[in-house]
Amino acid sequence: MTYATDPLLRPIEHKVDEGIPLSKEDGLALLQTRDLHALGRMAQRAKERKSGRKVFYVLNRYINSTNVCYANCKFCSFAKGEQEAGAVRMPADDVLAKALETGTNFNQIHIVGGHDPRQLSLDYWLPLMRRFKATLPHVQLSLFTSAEIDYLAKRHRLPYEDILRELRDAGLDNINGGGAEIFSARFRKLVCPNKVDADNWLRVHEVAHSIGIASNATMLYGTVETLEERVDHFIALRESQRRSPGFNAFIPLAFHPDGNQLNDCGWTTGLDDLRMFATARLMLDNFDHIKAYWMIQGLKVCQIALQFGADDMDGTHGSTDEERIYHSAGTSSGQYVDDREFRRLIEEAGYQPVRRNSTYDEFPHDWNPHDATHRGDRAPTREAHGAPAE
Ligand code: V47
Repeated sequence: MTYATDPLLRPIEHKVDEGIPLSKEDGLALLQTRDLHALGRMAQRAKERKSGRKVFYVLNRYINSTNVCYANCKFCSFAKGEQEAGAVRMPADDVLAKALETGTNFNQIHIVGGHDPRQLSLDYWLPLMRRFKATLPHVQLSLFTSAEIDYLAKRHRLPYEDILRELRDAGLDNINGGGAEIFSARFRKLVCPNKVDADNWLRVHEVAHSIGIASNATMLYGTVETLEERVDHFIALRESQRRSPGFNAFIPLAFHPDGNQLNDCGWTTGLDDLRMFATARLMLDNFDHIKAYWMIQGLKVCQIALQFGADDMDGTHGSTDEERIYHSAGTSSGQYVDDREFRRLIEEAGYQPVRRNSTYDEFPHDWNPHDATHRGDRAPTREAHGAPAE
């Protein structure tokens, strides 16, 4: 039975039910439909086939270790020159101290920064990563975007595989999904010509996956891209995941216009945000998770996104953390969400909240690294806290 009032959605419903990958035309229809209810129901069914009633969140710390960057991407309000007012470049001791400011009961540290000629080097990162792992053995390191990995590779004149092996051996668990922007060469030439190109962005992730590092993927939407370019981006990610699996989550990044060169593009709309969550869920049939990151679309839209295919709200951040990418570009979200609030929002949407780490190992919500039963450097296994084995 179909409830779709948009005739373009009916054949798509059939494909989704049969597990047939959606085409470029299907993606365009999803991104343009006004039949939000049918779209939402389709995406919700697809979500429930992947993760059932579960919706994930993570107790984490979020740090932007440097905002010094010379890439000059037009959408960015965060980057500063070394001598510019507001430039922040944290010494390694401060990064570790900041992570520890609100205790040790968290499962992930998420750090991204700029293309900083001083800080973005193996000499800075390898010792810091080893200190993190020695001090917080239960915490997964979700560090860098592949744009930063590409910068490191160029700087040290090493192939991606060598750089990634060094980072993995020092404790890198996951690469963040940023830097993808929009893959189209037209877009990149116009908006971010100094950043890693699409082929190399994908190659960094594929090599990382092949040596056991997990990663995420993103798309920056709401600037000068066409809808066709958005759909091509989804298809490129789906093909990359098929070639070298290892992406855990896709995160749609809604453009924030304050204080950057694309200010005229304005804010994305609620309709566009919801269509992006649902289209991501439906196009990326080989991705396990679609993340509605509360910091970006706001808690209210993200809660609704749980009924449009999203199954993750990301992290608490520590109460003293200072996310600066979105705060310098005008987000009205705060810096911190209590995990009880995540559980309340998820339960109200009809789902079961599940605490996770970067690689989606599951934890009881009151898990504590100092509990006798959970001491050690590994997450509890799924069976250890009563979940059925896969
Ligand atoms: O690459 C920068 C984006 C990314 C703006 O892996 C902007 O879980 C919107 O890596 N408006 C970096 N977006 C952030 C990042 C990230 C974010 C959320 C989740 C994950 C994850 C990773 O932020 C950049 C760029 O695409 N960005 N400026 C802006 N004005």
